[in-house]
Amino acid sequence: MRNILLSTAVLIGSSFGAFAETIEIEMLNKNEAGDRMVFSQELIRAEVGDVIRFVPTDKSHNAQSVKNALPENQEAFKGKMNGEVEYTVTETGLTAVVCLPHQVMGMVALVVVGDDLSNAEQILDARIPGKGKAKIEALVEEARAAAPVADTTADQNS
Ligand SMILES: [Cu+2]
Repeated sequence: MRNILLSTAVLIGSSFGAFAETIEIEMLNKNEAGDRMVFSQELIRAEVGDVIRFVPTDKSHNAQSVKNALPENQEAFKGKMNGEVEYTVTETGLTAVVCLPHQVMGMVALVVVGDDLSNAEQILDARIPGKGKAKIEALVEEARAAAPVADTTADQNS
């Protein structure tokens, strides 16, 4: 009996593990390149079902989504200061992530799910102050440049 239970548990565990990934992003005062107040990864690629875990490696940071800068039907998230927070990805598209006290200094990240760039204009229109805005623009640009298929929305408003 014990063996049956054990193997069932292993099966369930591995079937989830095969599809969903946990992606860990650190909140840092300084990265290896010497950049200050940054997420350890700024262009974060994920798939539906993945969990992105923001870890407070250094103090005085948080991670949260931005109003109107995430896919439709995707639940927003807001981590506490110095708190770990998980963002469970349920929709494809782009999500802007900021550290509230340091977004003005450029502490932002862009989550790209399923290579879906269809909400790029909303991301670019979102309210992000200071250097955060410029970095989000650069990250959207980077995501567009790496997109496997041409993003037809890219040139519509230029
Ligand atoms: Cu910060």
